[in-house]
Amino acid sequence: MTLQDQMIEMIKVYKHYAAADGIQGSLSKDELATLASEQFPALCQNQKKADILKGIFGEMDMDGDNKISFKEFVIFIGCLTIALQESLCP
Ligand SMILES: [Ca+2]
Repeated sequence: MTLQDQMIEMIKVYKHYAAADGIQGSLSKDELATLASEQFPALCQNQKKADILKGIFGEMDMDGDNKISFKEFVIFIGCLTIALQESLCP
């Protein structure tokens, strides 16, 4: 799988979860919670998951409109990827 394929996959993942409430193009808090539980299962086994998700949503929602745009999603995934790289290859 090429990096371009993985980027297309990321776009598909965003669109899939963003469309769950019938409003495409943004992730609500509930949609983000579903995405997190299905795509980041280890995080969601944490007992403080609700607090963690609330904090993550606040960090992701950079313009404060209470929804996550694709741009906000991609920036956050980029930050997560940096954190993952640092944890795997310190
Ligand atoms: Ca936003």
